[in-house]
Amino acid sequence: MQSLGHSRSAHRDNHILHTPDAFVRAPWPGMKNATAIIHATPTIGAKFTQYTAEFEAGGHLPASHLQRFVYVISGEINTANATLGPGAYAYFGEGQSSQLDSPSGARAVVIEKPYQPLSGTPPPSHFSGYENTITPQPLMGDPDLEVRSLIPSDPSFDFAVNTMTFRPGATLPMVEVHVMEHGLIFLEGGGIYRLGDFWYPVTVGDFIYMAPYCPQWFGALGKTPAKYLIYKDWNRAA
Ligand code: UGY
Ligand code: MN
Repeated sequence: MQSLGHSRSAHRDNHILHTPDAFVRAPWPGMKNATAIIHATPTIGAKFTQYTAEFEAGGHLPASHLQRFVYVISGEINTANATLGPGAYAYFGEGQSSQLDSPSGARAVVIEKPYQPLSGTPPPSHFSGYENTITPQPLMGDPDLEVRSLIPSDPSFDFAVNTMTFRPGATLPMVEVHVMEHGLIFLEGGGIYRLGDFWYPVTVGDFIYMAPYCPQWFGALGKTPAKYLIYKDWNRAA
């Protein structure tokens, strides 16, 4: 249907809402039989890059010189060490073989970031895993809001990636205002996201960038859980 110039997407001082109706696909350097929806890069002030990679059969994404984290939404992806299906993820440090290949097509979230060393701590090594093997933790004691940490709790990592699952009606317990920035993609359900002084209806496939100190709150609406994958810088002072 004709949108008559309307979109839920928004670009404001301290946040971006990027909705599927506004996605523009572009090749990421070196991609073959694949394309990227680039959601956040340093061009918007982010200290990381996040994109959705869409692989056709035989799709290829070359290795990155940066740290790379990949989370598979659908299909299968081969890394140098493992085959990742839906809900699987992998981390690659700088200089590690982070190329991704998909024999029969896939869709995945990709996050890349220059590594910020921590004096006296060696950089982290490659790992992969399945989200459904992670024990969920209730956020601030709320059993209706489950957090799964996909990156180990280890100071060598300079970022965190979590999934957060809200039962219908569950909300963040407070309006958060913090120094960390976020890249967030909705995997299931939806609700209302407060960003700065705006309240947005959000749903599956939407991406949100939150700059440091962007006031943020979410409430899940509907009869099914809402779930998102969220990146934040972590374990570093600046
Ligand atoms: O980890 C977080 O900061 C998370 N609770 N933020 C959010 O969901 N917007
Ligand atoms: Mn937050």
